[in-house]
Amino acid sequence: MPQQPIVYDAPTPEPRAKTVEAIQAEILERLIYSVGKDPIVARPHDWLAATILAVRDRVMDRWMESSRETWRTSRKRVYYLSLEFLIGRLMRDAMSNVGLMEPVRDALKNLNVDLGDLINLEPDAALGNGGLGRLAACFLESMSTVKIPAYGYGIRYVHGLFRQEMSEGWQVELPEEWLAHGNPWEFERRESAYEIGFGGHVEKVTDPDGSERQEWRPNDHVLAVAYDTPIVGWRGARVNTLRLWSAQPIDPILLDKFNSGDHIGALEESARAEAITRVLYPADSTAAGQELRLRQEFFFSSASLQDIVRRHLQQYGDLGSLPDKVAIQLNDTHPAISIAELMRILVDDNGVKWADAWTLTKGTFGYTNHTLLPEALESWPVALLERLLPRHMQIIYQINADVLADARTRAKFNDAQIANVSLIDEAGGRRVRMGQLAFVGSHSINGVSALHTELMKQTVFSDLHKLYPERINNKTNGITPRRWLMQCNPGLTKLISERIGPEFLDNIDLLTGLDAHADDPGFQGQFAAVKQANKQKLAKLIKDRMGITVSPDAMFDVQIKRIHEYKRQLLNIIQAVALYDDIRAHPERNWVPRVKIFAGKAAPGYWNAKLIIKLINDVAKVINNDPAVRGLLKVVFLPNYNVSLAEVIVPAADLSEQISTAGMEASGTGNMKFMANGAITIGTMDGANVEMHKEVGPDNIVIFGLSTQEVNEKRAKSEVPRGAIDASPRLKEALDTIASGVFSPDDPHRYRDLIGGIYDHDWFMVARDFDAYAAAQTKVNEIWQDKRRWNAMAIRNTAHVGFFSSDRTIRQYAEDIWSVPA
Ligand code: T68
Repeated sequence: MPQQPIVYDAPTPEPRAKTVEAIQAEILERLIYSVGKDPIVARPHDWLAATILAVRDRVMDRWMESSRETWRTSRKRVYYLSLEFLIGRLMRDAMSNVGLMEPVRDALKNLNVDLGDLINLEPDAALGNGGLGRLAACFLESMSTVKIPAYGYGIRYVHGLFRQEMSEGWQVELPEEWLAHGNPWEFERRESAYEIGFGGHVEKVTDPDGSERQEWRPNDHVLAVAYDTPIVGWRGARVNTLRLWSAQPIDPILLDKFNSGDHIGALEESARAEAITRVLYPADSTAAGQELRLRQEFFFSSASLQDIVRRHLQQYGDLGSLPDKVAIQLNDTHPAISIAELMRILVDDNGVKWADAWTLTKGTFGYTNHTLLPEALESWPVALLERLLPRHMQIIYQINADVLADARTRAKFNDAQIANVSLIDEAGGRRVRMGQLAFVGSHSINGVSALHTELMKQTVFSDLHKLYPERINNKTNGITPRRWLMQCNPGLTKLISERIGPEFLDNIDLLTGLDAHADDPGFQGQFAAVKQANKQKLAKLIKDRMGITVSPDAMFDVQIKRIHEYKRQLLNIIQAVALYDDIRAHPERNWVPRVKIFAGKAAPGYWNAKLIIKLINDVAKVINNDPAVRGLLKVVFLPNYNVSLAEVIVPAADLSEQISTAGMEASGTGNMKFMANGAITIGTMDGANVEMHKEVGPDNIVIFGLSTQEVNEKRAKSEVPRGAIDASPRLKEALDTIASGVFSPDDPHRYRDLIGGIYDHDWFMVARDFDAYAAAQTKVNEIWQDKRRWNAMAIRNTAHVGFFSSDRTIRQYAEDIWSVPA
């Protein structure tokens, strides 16, 4: 029966005051009574914990009110299922969104504590690899901002993405310990714990009324325990919940074993359970393919669905209204097993008829695809699924039978098309394709940029698109302007407010008001001064961390993102080598001083990516120590790229490198962050660059290189890049310099194979795009030398970033996919 919470109108304490005095008193109180430290001996981490608790207290009332309101109004809830949430630090975000920055700063100052120091002490919650995880974090903030009742569901990894250190220019991975000092943001909810089954067998059971059904009898169980973190929207509009699951053993210790003297064996179950949520898989753009990964996926899918169904039944008492009251968005295929799990819950546990259950399931799920790279498309061996999730495998077979019947009879598909849409890949040893499962089980399948969505229709999902032509739609990514403009660039935010008024803080589209000031020399000067100050901050960070001196007067040319061949850091560094050769050959020319800044992590098993990091460091060592180019060229690789580092680098960038091989970057979101902060983009017609080009206009972005179609043609012809290399003496010289060991005298052959790949096939079109890229860089130099033109372009980039706010993206999801008013 539907159950209404009884405490609706019970009087609650007054919300905490936001005055300096009240905050100061509470920080002290928290320090003493919650952290248990005498202020005289309290250490920075103690002050941080006390401050977070005081801030957290000031979002509690909004949090509870948000959830009460959803119950009261029976509004539909959105559930965002994601194996990754790359949230970074939370304190500044929360303080800024509820207007607490200044009072907390003053309160701490009275206590002799510097807020800035505390902010920098908070560990990054790095529960994600890159763009996909960061998008989920931006979406959470935007869903709160546009007042959608929403939950993020994911995994509370004990170790987030590894810490990257450099050892002689090589990446070394170290464990990341974000929970080392505890996590004052989260609430453990022992009462929200669910049993998650694995393995076992399926039994046919006959109910008292004579009906038959399947029942899964797992032989292995773990407990999923919820940890909740409040996510505050802009101006505290709404506070939603990020619910992360932690795996724990059902029996913490096997006493039988312990008593018989097997002390280690007694803890085995505990270790096995906890392994599920111990560490984030550090690969992006490749499917992990291991059993533990599948366990993670099912673990968090099942826990989330049990929680969703419980909440729905508690409020509405029946599952027939599921699609009216629940929207579940699958962030890539990682949670796609949820589709089979919901079918199991409906059919096996709740007696819903198969066809009705299928309608409810499709009505509830939406699926977002983030990549077309074949190596990143998930599939699981049938044998593994049969062993780990036997009932789900049966359900998948049944779904597949229905889909294939539909394809044959209604759509008259031929055998090749049937093979394409089948959930089972029969080619390489029978595997379940999770993309196909996610597609058929959802009413909406979206790509993350206009180009990517078109390519989805033409490539991976072409036949499924023919079968269900109304399902694929586009939702171009976005970023939250709170974190990526207002918080990370307070100087620019203040300047914009002074010039066009503060209303843009609440309506980002009003930034277009800057257009009118783009050519105003006074405003240009102020805009450039803010950039200069941000560059000084970054220059100091580079000096402190790397011991490298860079001039803030040089152009800061930045490429920060995961290291991947398709993102082409290699193209960038080869161009740096060519530039280095040019400067030495023609020192008399009027060179534009540049600092090439790189940062990014490589998947631990991705050899070429790690080699590219080493190459960047090897090249940096030579260039930075060569007096011939002093003051004209520097190369910096900043280790341990993460959200917090991005928040310093992005506002300081002059040039944003978005140079992926066309057709390969689904969207990109870093590109949008740079745009917001007035950097000029050099980029290919790929992902969301295409839409940035449209929004900002062709005069305010530097585009180069092959189009997606041209890339495809060259690949189809298996054309070797010899011609391109022979035609470009600068490229040839740069390649030969690298391959011959000039940058790696200790191991002259280190880069032979890497460069050999360019000569042999050049899958990523480094050689064939080189001249166009170099020419585009020359154009960038010309613009830089015309300061007024540069500044006008930079201002126009900020002015036209409105479309790339994740508030816009979320409103479109809400309207087109979730049917929730925003
Ligand atoms: C990224 N994908 C896209 N994947 O590469 C990027 N993959 O273009 C896009 O802007 C972004 O998603 C948001 O849509 C990823 O980040 C992963 O991180 C990933 C993680 C695990 C397995 C596979």
